[in-house]
Amino acid sequence: MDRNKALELVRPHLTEHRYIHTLGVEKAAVELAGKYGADIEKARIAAILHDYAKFRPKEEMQAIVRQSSLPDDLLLYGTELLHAPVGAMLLEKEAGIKDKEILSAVSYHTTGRDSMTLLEKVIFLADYIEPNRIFPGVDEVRELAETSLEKASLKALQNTILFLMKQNQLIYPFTILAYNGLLREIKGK
Ligand code: DGI
Ligand code: FE
Ligand code: FE
Repeated sequence: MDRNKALELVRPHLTEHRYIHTLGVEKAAVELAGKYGADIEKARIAAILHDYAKFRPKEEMQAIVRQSSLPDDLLLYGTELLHAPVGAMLLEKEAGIKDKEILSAVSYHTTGRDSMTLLEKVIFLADYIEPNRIFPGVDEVRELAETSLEKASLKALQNTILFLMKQNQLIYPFTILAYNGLLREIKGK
């Protein structure tokens, strides 16, 4: 899939604001892929596609989780998480995207997971630091991203976990597994 096809595919599914975010994620992902040696064109396409299911009705996403091979426990942690794995599933079913690396980068872009691949880290981090993001702590993560994909991703996860805890929100186990996995990688064990 080329850039224009990917943009045409997602545009009808996104608001103007989310489309601008998507272009920001593309820019950040291409930069990170170049810096850290990921496949630049896969990073570009995964970034463009990453929020494909962001605006699907939550009932539709819940039904897809129930009917598919996705883990049922996704239904127990609020609905914000669902657009990532459901997006990957729909990109395969509706748009014929077959590239497993791109699909897994979409699937894990919100929570991460243990032992994240290079492309998964690139998309996870690009989603957090893209130029339109303005939340507290983002500049520190941008700075870390200059020198370490893992340290920057870890800081992003720490910020997200703290944010969720302060709001009394449930934390999906993959978010914790991603945190542990990155910390182990950084400490070299
Ligand atoms: O889709 P975006 O807004 O670009 O960003 P995203 O895919 O990272 O989604 C962010 C949302 O996901 C935000 O509302 C926090 C939520 N989230 C991330 N990790 C977890 C989570 N929500 C719960 N309940 N548990 C998590 O582990
Ligand atoms: Fe998202
Ligand atoms: Fe996003």
